[in-house]
Amino acid sequence: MDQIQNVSISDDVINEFHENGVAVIRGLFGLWVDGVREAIEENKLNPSWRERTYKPENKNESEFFQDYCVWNNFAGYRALVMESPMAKIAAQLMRSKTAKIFHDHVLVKEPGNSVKTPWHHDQPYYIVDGQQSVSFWVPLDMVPQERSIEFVAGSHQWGKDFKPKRFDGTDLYAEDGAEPVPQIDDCRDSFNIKSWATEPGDAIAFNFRTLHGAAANPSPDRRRVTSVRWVGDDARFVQRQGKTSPFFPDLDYRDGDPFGGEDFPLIFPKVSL
Ligand SMILES: O=C(O)CCC(=O)C(=O)O
Repeated sequence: MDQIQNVSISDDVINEFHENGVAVIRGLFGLWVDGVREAIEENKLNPSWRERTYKPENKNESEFFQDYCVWNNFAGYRALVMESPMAKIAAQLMRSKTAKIFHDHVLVKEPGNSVKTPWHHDQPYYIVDGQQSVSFWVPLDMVPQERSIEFVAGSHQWGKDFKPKRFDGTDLYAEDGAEPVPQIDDCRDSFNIKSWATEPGDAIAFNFRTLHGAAANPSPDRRRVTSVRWVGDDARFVQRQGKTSPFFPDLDYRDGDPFGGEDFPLIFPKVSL
């Protein structure tokens, strides 16, 4: 266990994460892949109330399963969050003393699923704000570059909040001052777009403000992913003008309160009781 917790990442990766808002991490999560795969099957049979699956109109087409905030409901997800070096690496990447889990988002594009994840960034969807944030996009299948998630490098530093929309294109809520996401696919050469082929065990780490989108899955293979999201020392609650995603209807907080509570435990450093 100590060996696992002693894993750390290089300054080059940390610097790249800060400069681009995204960096790839190779091979550190291999030990947790089978557990997460099992958790996905259990989760599909026992979805939470937050599940949001895109079921195509064409009944012959496969679905895009999504669920949220389930990391503590299934052993395989819990192990990735609590036992892998992810929390420590999250703190290193965020240059934070601490890492709290915000939530996880499970995204399974079954073979042949035609849903493209539209360009967006995550920050305006959330009840938490701060500069120190990181999501780990963890693939449980081999994903070639042409079917992978892609990012606009540097967009986390544009100082913008883009309008949050659901993946089906409908508005989540109107955020004051938020502008629509630029039409990135119409002029891809104007942006510094980064993507990587990934293997199970890898992760792509990105800031909540980094614009990203992902291909559909026209292949005969599944594209199973869990995206695990962390916040650092500067995290604060933020009030939004509508239903956030994920939604926390029972949380009572004031704008600017330090972020925390039993739903969002501190995972790094480990506190012994
Ligand atoms: O995997 C995808 O299709 C999109 C992932 C995503 O948007 C995220 O992890 O924030």
